[in-house]
Amino acid sequence: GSRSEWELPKPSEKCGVLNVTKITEHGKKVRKNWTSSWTVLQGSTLLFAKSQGGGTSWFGGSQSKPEFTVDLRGGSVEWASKDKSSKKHVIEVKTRQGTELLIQSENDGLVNDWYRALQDTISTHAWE
Ligand code: I3S
Repeated sequence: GSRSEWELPKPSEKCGVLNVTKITEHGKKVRKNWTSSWTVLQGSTLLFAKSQGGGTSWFGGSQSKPEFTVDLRGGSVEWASKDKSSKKHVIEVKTRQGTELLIQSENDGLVNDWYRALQDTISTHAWE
């Protein structure tokens, strides 16, 4: 069913605009392509949708399908090493399916929050 107006998001849900690129897909290196993505953490799933302007157009709009999703169960999250990217505040996400992503923002506080949220998610769902 659809969510009523008075319902608050579950604490396990987090969203925001981040710069994202895949670096590996199914264990194979792919070319970086940094894009600004509307990012949603929902349970153990991380969803990305193209961010348009304000970034919130994803909800309720015609573009309700995420561009891609990753399952964080059994994955790992760490701060990306310098050789992975010249950007600041970069998180490296690895999934059990062999996908590696970099997520980044110039806002270090925001990135720190995401880092914590992703780590919490992975440890919460570790035994599923
Ligand atoms: O790891 P790389 O190859 O230095 O990544 C850079 C490239 O993807 C570059 O695009 P080209 O493929 O057109 O060279 C991007 O513009 C850069 O942002 C990438 O490096 P950073 O350090 O920003 O992740």
